Amino acid sequence: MTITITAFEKSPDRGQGLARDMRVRWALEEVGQPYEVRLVSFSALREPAHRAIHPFGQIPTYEEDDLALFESGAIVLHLAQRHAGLLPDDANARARAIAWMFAAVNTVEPPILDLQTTRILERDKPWYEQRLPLVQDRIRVRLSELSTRLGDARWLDGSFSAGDLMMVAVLLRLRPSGMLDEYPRLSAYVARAEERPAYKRAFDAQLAVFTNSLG
Ligand SMILES: N[C@@H](CCC(=O)N[C@@H](CS)C(=O)NCC(=O)O)C(=O)O
Repeated sequence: MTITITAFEKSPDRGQGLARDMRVRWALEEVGQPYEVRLVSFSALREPAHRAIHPFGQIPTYEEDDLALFESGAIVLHLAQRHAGLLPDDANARARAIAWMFAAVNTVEPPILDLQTTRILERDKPWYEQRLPLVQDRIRVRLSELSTRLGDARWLDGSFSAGDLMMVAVLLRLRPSGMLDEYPRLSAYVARAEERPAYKRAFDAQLAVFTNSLG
């Protein structure tokens, strides 16, 4: 079985690990599966060959034998269900870990993406200065709720799971804004995840794409 994922040929984040192939790389490292990476340019994303795998013309995608998947959350869930290491054995704990995966992409990530959209695409609008704090406050509501639930625990629900992997991947997108620093428990939670050897291997691999392309 050969696993191939797609990633940006030229990473817009310059290898900070914020592109969504990072979640998939990290999950693959956690479950110990080797993988290959097909780098795609922005124009190739729009080509029929790529759209056949990803209807929205984005990265990451995942190919394994005759299975092709898109959506980082679905890919991580597929890996977590097929291989040991990212979901608990107990059925209820497993369901809760999957709930955290959905919470990451469906509840916590949207306001964070909204901030990125605001900063990048709406900066020149006359209402930008009014809108920015509203967007930031919506993020703070979620961070505060998440921090309260995490409390002093190491992970969201027992052992590290795919739920933590997705949540940390989403929270990392906030780092450039400095907002994560307002929540010491969440900052420590993210730092704990970044210490995982699987995270470091995945980070180094995605960074190498960028640093190698400079040479
Ligand atoms: N919900 C999707 C989002 C995928 C996504 O937004 N990918 C970005 C890179 S992180 C992308 O390909 N952007 C280029 C584009 O949309 O043209 C997922 O989680 O996989």
